[in-house]
Amino acid sequence: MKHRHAQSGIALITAMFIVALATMWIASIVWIDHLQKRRVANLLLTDQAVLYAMGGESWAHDILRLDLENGPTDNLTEEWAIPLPPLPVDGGQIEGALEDLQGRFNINNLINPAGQPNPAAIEIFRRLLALLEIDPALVGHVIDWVDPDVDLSFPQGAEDDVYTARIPPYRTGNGPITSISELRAVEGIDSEIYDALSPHVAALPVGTTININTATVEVLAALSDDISLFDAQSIADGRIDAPFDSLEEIRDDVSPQVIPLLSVSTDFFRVNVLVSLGTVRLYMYSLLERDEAGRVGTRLRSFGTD
Ligand SMILES: [Ca+2]
Ligand SMILES: [Ca+2]
Repeated sequence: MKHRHAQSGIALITAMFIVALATMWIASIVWIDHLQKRRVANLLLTDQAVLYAMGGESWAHDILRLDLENGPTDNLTEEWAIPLPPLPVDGGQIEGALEDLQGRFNINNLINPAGQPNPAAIEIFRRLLALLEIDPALVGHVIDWVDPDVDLSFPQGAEDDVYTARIPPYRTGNGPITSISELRAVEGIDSEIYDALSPHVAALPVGTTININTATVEVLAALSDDISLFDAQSIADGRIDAPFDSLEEIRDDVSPQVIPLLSVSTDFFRVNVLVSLGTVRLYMYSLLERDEAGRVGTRLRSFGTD
């Protein structure tokens, strides 16, 4: 009898052990299944968010096309410059804002289309760095990054020798940049300098102008040694009530070589869209170009999530 009791005791423990194992196994299947469902749900939400973001981009195309019907100039009092308030959509919301990229200094203008340095643009960039309290020696490094040759800029440059000695090694860009984030690779530009510089610079095709109606205060001050930051701030305040219709009003404040680099209108804009759906947050940045006929095209598009 004692032996049978012991046997049934072992059988009971074995059965309980098997039940426990089975329970754990089922629990893990349920958990994996849950994770997979979450993953699929997130993928579906991300797909949906991309569609909403593309809708935001179409909104920007429309607004820029209609804007041209109101006249040839562009300034910060126009409808495109007003951010879209958060718009509720099924399961979340979408936000959007347009930014004039010609309110910034175009890094690619340091070199003209023939591959030669552009002295007037270089002077503007040098003054911009000084205003931002960044070492002006960086001008040479940035010129060498975008110029097609491998000769060092005078007095301070950086070409392949500097970058191939890095770990991991890489080569000088030696051409126009397509994203300002490329500046992070340039000798002497650390994250602090990049953060100070990035709101004031853009990566656009060579030959774009700076729109004095939208230029940042620092970029306005960089147009001439005769424009202080204080002067630039009053220009920026004044253009809200009375935007520039032409370059006449600024002609006496800048050197004649700078005038061809300026405008009161813009071709290149960036639309920033943020879509929040459930747990998904999707950012989309698109570079838009508007031609003289009012046609708007998307030149570059990038996505980010968090
Ligand atoms: Ca306009
Ligand atoms: Ca070079």
